Amino acid sequence: MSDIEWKPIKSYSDIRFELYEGIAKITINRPQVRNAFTPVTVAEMSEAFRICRERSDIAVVVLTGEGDKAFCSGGDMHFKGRGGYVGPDGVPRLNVLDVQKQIRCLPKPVIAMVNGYAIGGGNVLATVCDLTIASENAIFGQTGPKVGSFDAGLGASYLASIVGQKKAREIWFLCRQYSAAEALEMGLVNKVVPFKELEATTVEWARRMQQYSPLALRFLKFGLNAELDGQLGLQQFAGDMTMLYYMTDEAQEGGKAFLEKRAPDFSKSPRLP
Ligand code: S0N
Repeated sequence: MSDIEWKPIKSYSDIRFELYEGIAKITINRPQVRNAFTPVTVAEMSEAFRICRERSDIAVVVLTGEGDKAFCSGGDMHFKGRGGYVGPDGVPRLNVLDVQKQIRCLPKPVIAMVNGYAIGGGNVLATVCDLTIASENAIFGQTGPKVGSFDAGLGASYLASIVGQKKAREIWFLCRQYSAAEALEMGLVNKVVPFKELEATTVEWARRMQQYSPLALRFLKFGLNAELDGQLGLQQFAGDMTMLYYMTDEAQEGGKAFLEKRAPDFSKSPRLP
């Protein structure tokens, strides 16, 4: 897709996890089923996102699918059991919900690089990413009511906050497919480019954000989330404020005074208007 030389971070069975100059790329690598996910695929994605969170040399994360046919076609129907998708341990799970939350809470921008079909749970994954860049051949849609599933969580409510209530109901109730141009029109994607330019454009967007203040990007992401996420959004936002507070002399003085068994001296703390 481009001549960027991605270097493996860790090897997995169902995904590729690679790095290029501070940009991590997670590729669902099951093209034979249009990059549908199983509990194993999702567990691997979850670990990769956890690593992206922990490693300070990773600034931006890109999520994509292998090949030129699909980003992700949702849950793999071959693994659909009663109560969820069944992995090697025989336990039914809907563990993609955890990955949706990880993407939303990751204190770094996540770009969906949509290289083909983004259908069902795959469409939800693209929706929850911060930014979406699609190739001209990308197709978006939901199939839930047709195939016996649904995502009434972020897959519906967050979708509605992006495309509006009427459009979200149309997407879910009618199970139609939408072209990249239609997705751009409804605000579901940020940019549409020819397939051969997809990766280079995505990396260009990532590199631009890499140059900017990580804390500013982080606070903007969590501020935008907080409006929709209620107390959990507030928890995330407030947690970041605590992190920032711990970087001040004022917060350091409190802890230091306790350990030195003296009264804290906050007299030098600014009381700005
Ligand atoms: C993606 C589509 C439109 C592509 O069509 P195309 O290009 O004509 O290819 P096909 O010939 O249809 O497919 C090629 C091969 O790939 C297999 N395949 C495709 N998608 C899947 C899939 N999802 N599961 C298993 N196999 C798949 C085809 O069978 C074919 O194989 P061969 O060559 O052997 O015949 C088209 O393929 C399509 O419509 N796919 C199905 C899309 C779909 O309905 N996905 C499931 C939607 N549901 C979910 O994602 C579940 C979400 C969910 O359960 C959930 C809800 C709430 C909270 C959590 C969860 C959770 O998932 O955990």
